[in-house]
Amino acid sequence: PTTIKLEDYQPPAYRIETANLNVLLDPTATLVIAELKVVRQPDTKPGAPLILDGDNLKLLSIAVDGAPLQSNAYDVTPSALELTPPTGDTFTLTITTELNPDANTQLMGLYRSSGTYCTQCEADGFRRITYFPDRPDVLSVYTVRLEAPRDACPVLLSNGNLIKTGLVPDTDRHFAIWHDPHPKPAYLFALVAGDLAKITDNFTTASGNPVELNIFVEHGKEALCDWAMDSLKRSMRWDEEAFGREYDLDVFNIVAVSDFNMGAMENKGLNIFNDKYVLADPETATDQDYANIEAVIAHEYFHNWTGNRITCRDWFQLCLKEGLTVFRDQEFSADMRSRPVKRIADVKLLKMHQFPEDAGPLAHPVRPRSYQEINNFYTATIYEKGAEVVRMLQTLLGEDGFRSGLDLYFDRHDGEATTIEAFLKCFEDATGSDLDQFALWYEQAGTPLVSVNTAHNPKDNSFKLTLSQEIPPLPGQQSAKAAVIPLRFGLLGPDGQDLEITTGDSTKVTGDVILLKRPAQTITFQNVPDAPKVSLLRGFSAPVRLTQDQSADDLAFLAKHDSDPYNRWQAVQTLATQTLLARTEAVRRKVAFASAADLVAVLQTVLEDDRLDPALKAQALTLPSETDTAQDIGNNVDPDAIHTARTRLIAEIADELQPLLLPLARDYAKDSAFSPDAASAGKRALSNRALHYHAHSSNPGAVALVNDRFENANNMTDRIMALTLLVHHGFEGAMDALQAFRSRHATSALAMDKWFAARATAPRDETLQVVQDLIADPLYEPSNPNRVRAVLHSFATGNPTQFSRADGKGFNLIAESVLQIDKRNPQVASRLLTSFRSWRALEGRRSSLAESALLRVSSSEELSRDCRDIVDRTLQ
Ligand code: HT7
Ligand code: ZN
Repeated sequence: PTTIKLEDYQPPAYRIETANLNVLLDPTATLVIAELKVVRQPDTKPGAPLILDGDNLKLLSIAVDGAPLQSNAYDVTPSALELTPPTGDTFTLTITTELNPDANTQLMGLYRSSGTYCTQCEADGFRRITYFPDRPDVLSVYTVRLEAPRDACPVLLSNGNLIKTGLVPDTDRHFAIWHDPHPKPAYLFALVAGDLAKITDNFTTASGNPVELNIFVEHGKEALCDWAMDSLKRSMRWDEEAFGREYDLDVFNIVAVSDFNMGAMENKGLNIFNDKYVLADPETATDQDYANIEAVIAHEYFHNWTGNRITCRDWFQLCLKEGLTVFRDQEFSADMRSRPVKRIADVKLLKMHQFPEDAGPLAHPVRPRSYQEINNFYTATIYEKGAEVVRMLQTLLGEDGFRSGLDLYFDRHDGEATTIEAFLKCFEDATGSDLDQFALWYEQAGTPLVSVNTAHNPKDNSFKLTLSQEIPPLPGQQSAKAAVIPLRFGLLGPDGQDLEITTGDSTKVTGDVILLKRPAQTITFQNVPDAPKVSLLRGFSAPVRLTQDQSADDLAFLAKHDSDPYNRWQAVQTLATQTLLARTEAVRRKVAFASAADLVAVLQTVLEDDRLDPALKAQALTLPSETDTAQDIGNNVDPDAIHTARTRLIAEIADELQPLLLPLARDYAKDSAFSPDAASAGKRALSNRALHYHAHSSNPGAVALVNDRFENANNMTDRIMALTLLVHHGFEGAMDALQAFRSRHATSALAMDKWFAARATAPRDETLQVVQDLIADPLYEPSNPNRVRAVLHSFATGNPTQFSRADGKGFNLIAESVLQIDKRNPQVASRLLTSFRSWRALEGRRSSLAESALLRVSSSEELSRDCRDIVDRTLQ
C-alpha cells in the first residue's frame, strides 16, 4: 500500500475554475456529464500531464474543447485518468461517466438509501462520481443540473441556490439547476434526489438577509424534525453572536438518510445527516439523543465557516476544520445547557475514546505526517484532542486574544484552503505571542503525563509546587519534547476558600494558570501559612494525565469545597478510581476488600448538597467505567476482575446509601409531562442513576421497581434505562419487556437500535450467543451502518467482559464480522476493527487470543485498504 506523506505535498498543477455537472439519475446507470474549465497553474509547463482521480468509474467519453479524444490519447487506470492537455492556459474538458448507485454498498460517492439518491464525498468520494482532481486545495464554482423521473424523485437538491426547474419535454422526467457561488473543494459537493417530505422555516441573518431553512425526511417523519430545526436556528444565531459569522446563501437544506457511514456531512448549503442526528420525539429519543442532535446540527452548521469558507490545504490539516469545529460546537452546547456538566461530559468522552487511542498502536499526532487510508483518520485524536488544543490556545491567549486571532483567521483566509501553520500565525500576529512551542501539540502523539510534588515550609510560609512532564514512548515516537501545558489551578486554604496567589515568577504563572513549559519546573508561592490543598488542571485545562499523591481526605475536601465544579467532580472520580483499583487487585489476589467508607461518605455529601445541579450529581455518582479502570491499570488487565470489583462496589454503595437513593429512584415525577430541556434531562439522569444503584442493591423490591419504571415510562430515556437494567441483570420480566419494547417500536429503526444495543452489551455469558442470534434476526440489516454498530460495535466497545472473554470467542466473533462487513463497507469494517486497539494491555492469555484473531484478519488476501491499514498498525 502507498503511504502519503505531508512532506511530499505539491500544489496542484491544474485547477478547475468551474465545474458544470449534468447528472441524469438512474438506479443502476446514472450518467454524469462533467464540463470542467481547467486552468494551468503558473508553475506548470505547457502540456504537462493532467492527472485526474477516479475510482470504480465507467468512462463513456472524453472531449477537450469540444473535440472527442480517441482512446489512445489518454490513459485510464483503476485510480486515475491521465492525458496530455492542450498547451494553452485554459481549456474545457468534458467527461461522461456511468455509475451504478444501487451497487454502491460502500456509501461513498453516489448511492441510494431507502430509494433516495444521496452522496458522500468526504474524504475521497467525488472521484467515484467523475474524474476530477479530488483534493481539498482545488476549489471550483459548481453549477449542477439534476434530472430524474418526477414521480420517483420529486425532490432534486444540490449545493448553493436553486436557479431553475422544469420538465424535460416528452418524458416523465424533470430537472433542477443549482448554482453555488462559493468556490469549494470536491469533498463538499452533494446531491440528493428522492421522494421526501420537508419541514420549512426561515431565518434572518444579522445583516437582514432572509434564509429559507428546510429539513427533508421520509414521508411521515416530519413531526420528528422540530428539535433539529430549533437547534439549527439557535446555531445560526449563536454563530453570529459568539463569533460574528453569518450564513451566506439563500437556502440551507438538511436531508436525513438512514444509511450513512458517519454522523453527518457539512456539504455547502446541503448538509446530509445520519437520521439518528435529526429525528427525535419523546417516544423514540433519549435525552442524550436530543443533546447529540443539537450538537451535531450545530457542528455541521458551524463548518460553513470553519471547513467550507476556509478549508484544508490537504488531509493532513483535517484538525484545522474538525478540531476547531468541535471546539465551537462544545461551546455552543455549553451555552445552551450547563457549562460544567457539558465540560465533564466532553472530558469523559475524551478519556474514554482518545486517551486509549493515544496510548496504543493507533496513536498519531493531531496533525499526522503520513497515512495510507485517510478515512481511518477521522479519529478521536483529530476531533476531540484537536478541540482540546484549540481550547488551550484560548486559555493561553485569553478570550479576547483568542477572538482577535480567530477574527484575523476569518479575514485573512476566507476562500482559501490552508494549513495549521497559517492558523497559528493569525494568533501570533493578532496577539504578538510566540506559538512555536505550542505547535508541538499538533506534532507529537501521546498523552503527556504530568507528575506533581509539593513541599510546604511553615517557617517562611512558602509552598513549592514541582511539576514534571513526559510522554511515554509509542511506536514510531521513542521520545518527545516538552510541550507548553496550561494548568489552571487554585490553592485551597483550611476553610476551603481559594488563597490569593502570590508568586515572584510571572513567566510561570499568569492569573490562575501555570505554564508548564519545561520537562520539570518548580514554582514557589509566598504567604501560605498552612499546607494548602492543590486543585490542579481545573476545567481540564490541558489533555494530560495527572499523577498526584492525594489522600482520601484531600479528595473528600476538594469534592466538597473546590470552587471549580469540574475538579469537584474529578475529586470524586479520583477517589472512586483509587477504590476500584484497590478492589480489582483484591479480586485478583482473592483477598478481602478494603472499606469503601471514604467513597461512600463523599457520595453521600454529593447527594445531600442542595446547591448541586441534579445533572452534576448524576455525573458525580457515575463511577469510572470498566474501560476507564482498565486504562488506569494499564497492563495485564483482567476485565472479569474489574467487572466483579466494580459491580460489588456499586452494590455496596447502593446498600449504604439506600435511604438517599431509593426515594430518588422511586419518587421521580413520572407523571409530569416530558420536556427535553437540560434541567428536566438532569432530573431524569439523577433518578435513573439512583435506579441503576438500586438495581444492584440487596433490596428485594428492586426488580419490581425496575419493571415498574419500564412499564410506566413516558419517554425513551426512562424506558431504555429500565430495559437495559432488566436485561443486564437478567431480572424476571426481562424477556417480556424485550418483547413489549419490540412490539411498540418495531417500525422505528432508531428505537430498535437501542434494543439491539441493550442486548449486545449485557455483561453475561450468554451474550455471545445472543449476539449471534441478533445477527440472524429478521430486523438485522447488514447494509445499515447504524444497525451494525448497534450490535457489533456495542458488543466490542461496550461489553468488556464478553468481547475479551477468556475463551477468545468474543474476539473471534468480531474478527469474523469484520471480514464479512469489509466486503460490503470497508469504512464500517475498519472502524469495528479498531476495537482491538488495546489488546496488548490485556493479561497474557487474552492478549494472545486477541492477537490470533487479528492475525486471522491480517491473513485475509481480500482485505480492503481501510482494514489492512488498521490491522497492520494494530499488530505493529
Ligand atoms: N466532515 C464530516 C466527515 C465525514 C466523513 C468522513 C469519511 C467518511 C464519511 C464521512 N461522513 C462524514 C463529518 C464532520 O466532521 O462533520
Ligand atoms: Zn466536522
